[in-house]
Amino acid sequence: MSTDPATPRTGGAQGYLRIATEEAFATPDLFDAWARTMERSDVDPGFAGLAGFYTTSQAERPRTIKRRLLDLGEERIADMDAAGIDRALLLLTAPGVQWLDPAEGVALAASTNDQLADACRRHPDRFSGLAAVAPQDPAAAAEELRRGVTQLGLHGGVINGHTQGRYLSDQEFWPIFEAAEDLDVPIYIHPTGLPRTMLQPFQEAGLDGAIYGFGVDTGLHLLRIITAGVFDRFPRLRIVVGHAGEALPFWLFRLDHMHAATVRAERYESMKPTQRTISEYMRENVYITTSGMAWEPAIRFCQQVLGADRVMYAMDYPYEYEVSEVRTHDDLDIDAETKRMLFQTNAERVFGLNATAQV
Ligand code: 1DF
Ligand code: MN
Repeated sequence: MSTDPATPRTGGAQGYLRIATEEAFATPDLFDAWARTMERSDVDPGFAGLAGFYTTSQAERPRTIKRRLLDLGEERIADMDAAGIDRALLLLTAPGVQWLDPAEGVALAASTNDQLADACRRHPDRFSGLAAVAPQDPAAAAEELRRGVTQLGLHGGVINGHTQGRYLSDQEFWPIFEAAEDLDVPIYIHPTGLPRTMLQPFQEAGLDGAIYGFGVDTGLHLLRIITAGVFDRFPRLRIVVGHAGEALPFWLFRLDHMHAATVRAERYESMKPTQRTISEYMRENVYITTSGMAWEPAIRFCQQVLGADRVMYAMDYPYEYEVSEVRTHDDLDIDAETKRMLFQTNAERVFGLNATAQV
């Protein structure tokens, strides 16, 4: 480890622990399932563009990322030490099990969660995790979320974006929200490759991935959940999104204005009145992380418009592994208590990292 005084250290001497909340992992079984999916004649182009790339590419960056995704032990912890990360909240990487047939997806979600829980048991002071689910079988997904939380000690669920082109705004998926609300755990909605119907104008310009397409699709996903009335039906449900709220905080004024106008215009069967405004749901049911968005103006803007109690630090390892980005967060011109909320206490509260015993 570097002895450079600017290198962040673990242990909390700076007045807070650093909890990173969108840290990705994968298992060999998952890469095998992706490789088999790639051989299908009807393979989805968005799946191929993302999972296919990381499964097969021999370029240096994807190979390094793949090696790091598969490590739930020494290399990851050494990388956390070198960047001053005390705890990683681990999420099965996109697109997870969501392109598999329902039975295979359900089984792989369960075995993946078992492996994640094992890693958390081996390193209880460094790792926590969220349960992966297979929304293509909503009832089984709700059940796996329940098992992950109550039996494996996981702290919520992760859903890697749309499921074969279908969004969680569709009522068929609401058993998952019902379970999350009942268990009092959040659901992290993480980006994935774009659906087939959206992909082409992004992909032809190289803009479908983390550079932009991920944010467009995940912001759309959360908006659809809000305008479909999910939070009226499940008022205690908590949703987390990364990447500084997938740009929605910047849009709030216009979203509120045009949402009200569109509802009043009775223009869409699918856009019925909601009990609250979009910005109210964003401030009451939604939490965001700073994954991939280590940029002071964006972070402070989000704290200002959503509240400092809703913004949490994330690194996005291994897709993003830059010690300088940790320092950017350390050096934010915000008071000590707000910084502690950003790095530590919001994540502890939202994910129940203190309350739920590590088993
Ligand atoms: C990428 C970026 C891939 C992120 C990810 O999961 C991901 C990428 C497959 O750059 O290909 O989580 N990210 O969150 O920025
Ligand atoms: Mn990510």
